[in-house]
Amino acid sequence: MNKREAKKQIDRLRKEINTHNYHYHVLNQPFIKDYEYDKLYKKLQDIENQYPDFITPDSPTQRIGGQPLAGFKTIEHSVRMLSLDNTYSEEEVRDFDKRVRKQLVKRVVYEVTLKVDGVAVTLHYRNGVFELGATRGDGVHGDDITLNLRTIKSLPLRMLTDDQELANIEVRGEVFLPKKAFVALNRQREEQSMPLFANLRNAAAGSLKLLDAREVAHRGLDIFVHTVPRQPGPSYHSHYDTLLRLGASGFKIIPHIKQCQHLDEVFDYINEWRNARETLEYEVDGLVIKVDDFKQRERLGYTIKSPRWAIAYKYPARQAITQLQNISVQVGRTGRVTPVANLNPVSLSGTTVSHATLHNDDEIRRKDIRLNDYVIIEKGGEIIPKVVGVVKERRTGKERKFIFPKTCPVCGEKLVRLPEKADWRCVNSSCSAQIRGAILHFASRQAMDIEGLGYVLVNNLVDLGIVKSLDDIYRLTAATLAERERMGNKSAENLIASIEKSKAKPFKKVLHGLGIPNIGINASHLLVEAFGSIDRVSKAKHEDFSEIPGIGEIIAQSIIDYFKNKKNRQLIKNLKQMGLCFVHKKSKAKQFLAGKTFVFTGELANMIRADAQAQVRKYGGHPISAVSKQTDFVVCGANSGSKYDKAKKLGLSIISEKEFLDMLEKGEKG
Ligand code: 0OX
Repeated sequence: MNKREAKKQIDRLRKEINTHNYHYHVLNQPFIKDYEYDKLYKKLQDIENQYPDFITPDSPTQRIGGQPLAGFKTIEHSVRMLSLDNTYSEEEVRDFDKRVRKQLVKRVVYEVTLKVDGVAVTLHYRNGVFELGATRGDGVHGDDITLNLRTIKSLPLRMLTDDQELANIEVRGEVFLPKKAFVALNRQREEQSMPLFANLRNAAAGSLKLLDAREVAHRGLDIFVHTVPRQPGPSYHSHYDTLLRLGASGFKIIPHIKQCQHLDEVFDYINEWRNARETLEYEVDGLVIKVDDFKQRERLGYTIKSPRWAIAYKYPARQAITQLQNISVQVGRTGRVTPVANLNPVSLSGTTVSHATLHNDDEIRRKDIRLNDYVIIEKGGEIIPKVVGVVKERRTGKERKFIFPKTCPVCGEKLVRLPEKADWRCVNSSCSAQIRGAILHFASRQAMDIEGLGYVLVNNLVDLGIVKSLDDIYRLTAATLAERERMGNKSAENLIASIEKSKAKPFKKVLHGLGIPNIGINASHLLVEAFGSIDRVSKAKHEDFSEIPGIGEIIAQSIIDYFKNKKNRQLIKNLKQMGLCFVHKKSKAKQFLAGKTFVFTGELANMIRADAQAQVRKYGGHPISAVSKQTDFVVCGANSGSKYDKAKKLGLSIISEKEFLDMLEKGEKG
């Protein structure tokens, strides 16, 4: 065989194998025997071995990568990965429909699909070839998990279509573990005395985060594609049609998908799947209802958290009845004291439950929950189940009222309850429970990601008074650590290295790690982008916060309160001295928009407003909300209202979204 013939054979075999893969893994309808498939595969491998120059990453022989990775690269999402608005109430689905119709006026068609319980991912294709896949992460940045996703056999490495409008598409989906694979995985882990996964979603997420793709390949992960974030091209108007087209192009699209013209049809579909979902091989916790038309989606736009054109209806949680043995109280990192129900273990949706939350003292009284009561527990979306009520008919007279403790179970200090608040709090900032919680939060993956600083060790260090505050982490030495029980020299050195490495974490993570109430990773991101340094954040006034889209009054007050406290200011001073990063390192992007101000108004077609604003900041410009004489550019999307009129009146430079994108492209090229 000469080189040309080899290339031809390789192309033919790949096409044939890809088609068989699709029939087997996506459609579940193989049409050749396994050994025939193996023969084709082997033949392809042989020719590729003879002509290694022809090996390309989209070859079916190249699914599973080589060496384990040291860690995942972070990537920035081109379109923010937002979450879905959730509801358990049919009434709220009706309200959603009303809002949609009010805004659109026109006829609306919904696309309704099952909601599969898994892990959200995004996949990028270039020229029909799978190029990059990432996790949602914080919605703005995710982890590059391309190598792990490639191992999922139902994910096409190359599309089975020449449609140019689909060739460079981004698609989003849900990676999940089928119920059978979950049982098998946990059985295997049990045999190897490894900790079991609590549920299917955790198992899927844990598997996707393995650093060795060869290991991932054994987990049995699967993927459903459910969303195309941008209209692929002018011939695609309906998302439903786009999904069907993707289904015919090699993707495993979300199953049981239906177009509904009326809300009644949506509810019929909800009822149809209420019990039927139990028979499926994967976990379904509800249905997703989305406006089908791409243009209508654009018009509806987004809130800071989720698209306005979609809602998830979740089926009510499954319930079980068991006896309440005892109530203990836990102290969280903010000093909040929460009661926890200790239950007679009971099986609920595949897991054994022995604890449930009781929220607060008022809740216990309102529901009249007594020790020894038989209680109804429920597992919804959240991992920890809750007690929803009492079976009063089963009372025997042996039940006793629970008296909420008056003092902190950890430090003994008197608990306080602020007026109009439901929670009891321990206000002793030296209480070890709070210190422990703060340290664990600081070391967590979304914050400083200090590997090895786990629950048992932190408990021990806090109890011994070695760590009393976040800055004490950076005073630890390998020698101090090696004295701890069960900690060898090597582990101590690794932990010190991990602590040292955390000093390089970006400002956004440090700010989140400080544990300021209400400042999650998203708020940190917005604050860091807007203010650029801790000094500016600490001096910000209410009016400065109100300029930032996505930052409300609660967050502003939280920051202001935090910096009023002298102890907190001293902590930051210490952490600064220790080398932590408190300034936003702007990307190396050329600052070709330096000093220019931009106002965005109307609905953008290709990006959400927060992303457009982030682009402006990236290149040195300032996004602002109000139009004034000083505004350099007003970017107008569809339905621009009074800001457009004002800009026109002031004679400002008004540009379209397309012109804005061209400006970025030209500026980037230089
Ligand atoms: C699912 C699922 C999740 C994504 C962001 C806007 C719409 N878990 O099955 N999300 C979505 O769509 C969202 N659809 C789904 N089917």
